[in-house]
Amino acid sequence: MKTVPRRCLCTRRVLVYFLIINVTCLGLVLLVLYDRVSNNQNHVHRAEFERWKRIRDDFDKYQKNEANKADTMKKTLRGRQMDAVLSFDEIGKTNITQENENVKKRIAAEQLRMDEAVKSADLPLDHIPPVPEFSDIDIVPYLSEDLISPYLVLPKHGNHVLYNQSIVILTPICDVEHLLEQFMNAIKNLTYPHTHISVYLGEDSSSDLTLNRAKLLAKDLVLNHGFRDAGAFHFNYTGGIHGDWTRIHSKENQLERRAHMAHARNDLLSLGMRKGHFDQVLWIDSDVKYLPSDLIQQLLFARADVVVTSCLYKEGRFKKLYDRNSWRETPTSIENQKTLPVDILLVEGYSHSSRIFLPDLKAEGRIVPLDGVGGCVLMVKAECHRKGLNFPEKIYKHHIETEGLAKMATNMGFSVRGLPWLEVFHNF
Ligand SMILES: Nc1nc2c(ncn2[C@@H]2O[C@H](COP(=O)(O)OP(=O)(O)OP(=O)(O)O)[C@@H](O)[C@H]2O)c(=O)[nH]1
Ligand SMILES: *[C@@H]1O[C@H](CO)[C@@H](O)[C@H](O)[C@H]1NC(C)=O
Ligand SMILES: *[C@@H]1O[C@H](CO)[C@@H](O)[C@H](O)[C@H]1NC(C)=O
Ligand SMILES: *[C@@H]1O[C@H](CO)[C@@H](O)[C@H](O)[C@H]1NC(C)=O
Ligand SMILES: *[C@@H]1O[C@H](CO)[C@@H](O)[C@H](O)[C@H]1NC(C)=O
Ligand SMILES: [Mg+2]
Repeated sequence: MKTVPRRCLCTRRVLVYFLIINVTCLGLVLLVLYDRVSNNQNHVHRAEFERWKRIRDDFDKYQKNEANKADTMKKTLRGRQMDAVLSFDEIGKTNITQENENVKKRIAAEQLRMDEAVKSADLPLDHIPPVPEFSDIDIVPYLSEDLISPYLVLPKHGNHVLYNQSIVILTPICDVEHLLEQFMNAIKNLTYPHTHISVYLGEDSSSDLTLNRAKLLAKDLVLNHGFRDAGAFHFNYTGGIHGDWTRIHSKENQLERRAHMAHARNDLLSLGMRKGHFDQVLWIDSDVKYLPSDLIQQLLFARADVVVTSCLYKEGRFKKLYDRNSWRETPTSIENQKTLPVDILLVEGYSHSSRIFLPDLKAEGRIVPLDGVGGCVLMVKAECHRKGLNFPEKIYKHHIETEGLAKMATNMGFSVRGLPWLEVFHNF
């Protein structure tokens, strides 16, 4: 009788041990499983981190470069630069398979557009190319005249209100003695009533006779070509980036170069606004080679606060994109900017773009919304400038100068538009 409860106790103990062993084993199995899963995740996080680190190191390299240029880099110029590049959108992406497929698709589409653009030099396209996801080819296809003309017609009988606006053309100049004659010829060629146009050129930092030549040619505009007023003015400071093409366009020089350009434009703007009460401010760079003669009528037709033309250049048989500052943001480029530290300047033209450049927006029509503008040919309602719109001299929403102006204009509620069908040509 006494042994029964003992046996019973023994069985219970065995059961308890058994249970403990089971729970321990289960725990071990779970631990191993968890470790494998989290190890996998660590892998992904690690890759992610490495990507970030590469980008951060890239920034640090630029900063060091800039610090080394202490003699030219003013203390007020602080900032870091990077491409507005596609590779940047790798951040946050964990599905590499998907990513590779997207890249493959993108390259295939790019190849098709390239083939079509090349062929168009012999036989202009008879269709408008659809707007691409990203602008990735430089060649701008030729289109048949029948396709183009509807996008450039103007009202027959000069719209009284439209063509009765006073225009001030403002052009910053530096070391362009050899280009001024060509520039002035393009200005003289404009068919908008010259009595409604004043022209002011703002010079600084030149080491040639730009100022003297500009003064002579400005006088000629008034005396012999009926312009309302014209003049060339020297600003007594130096700065910016000058010299050969590589120096001007090297990526690490862009912040300094564009900041100085913004300053030069703003000073010229103040001067221009003191010269009279104008309706429109038209910025034209001195290195344009060809302007359509009805340029001003076309720009006024857009009835926008800020409006730009396509700015291209000719290389051999091809028309190519010159101005990479006139663009539309894409969901990708917007996403990229969300994670950017505020002091990063985005610069286009140094790698693939995640944006759409103006000439690629033809399929959208004659007047299209933009998010960035260049200064090649840029018209701004004088009223916007009077309300405070100017060229940011420091990084403003990741941009500066003309692109900064577009961001600022949008922020102030002004319309920013581009005319993809209207083409001006830049020197090369
Ligand atoms: N006042 C002033 N004007 C400048 C300076 N640097 C360039 N410019 C002028 O500003 C306009 C735009 O400068 P560009 O150097 O053509 O700028 P960009 O078209 O972006 O670049 P490029 O590829 O060199 O043509 C031109 O009319 C230049 O002559 C400067 O330091 N001061
Ligand atoms: C990654 O993308 C591929 C291809 O679209 C898809 O088959 C796969 O399921 C995706 N994987 C994950 C984890 O989302
Ligand atoms: C516009 O036209 C009117 C006449 O219709 C004229 O009085 C006025 O001076 C013109 N404005 C400009 C800026 O030329
Ligand atoms: C230009 O500026 C410098 C220094 O800022 C000054 O010494 C010089 O007198 C100025 N020249 C003219 C012509 O104003
Ligand atoms: C002047 O206008 C004509 C006619 O549009 C054009 O053919 C010519 O190339 C223009 N010249 C310049 C320098 O823009
Ligand atoms: Mg230029």
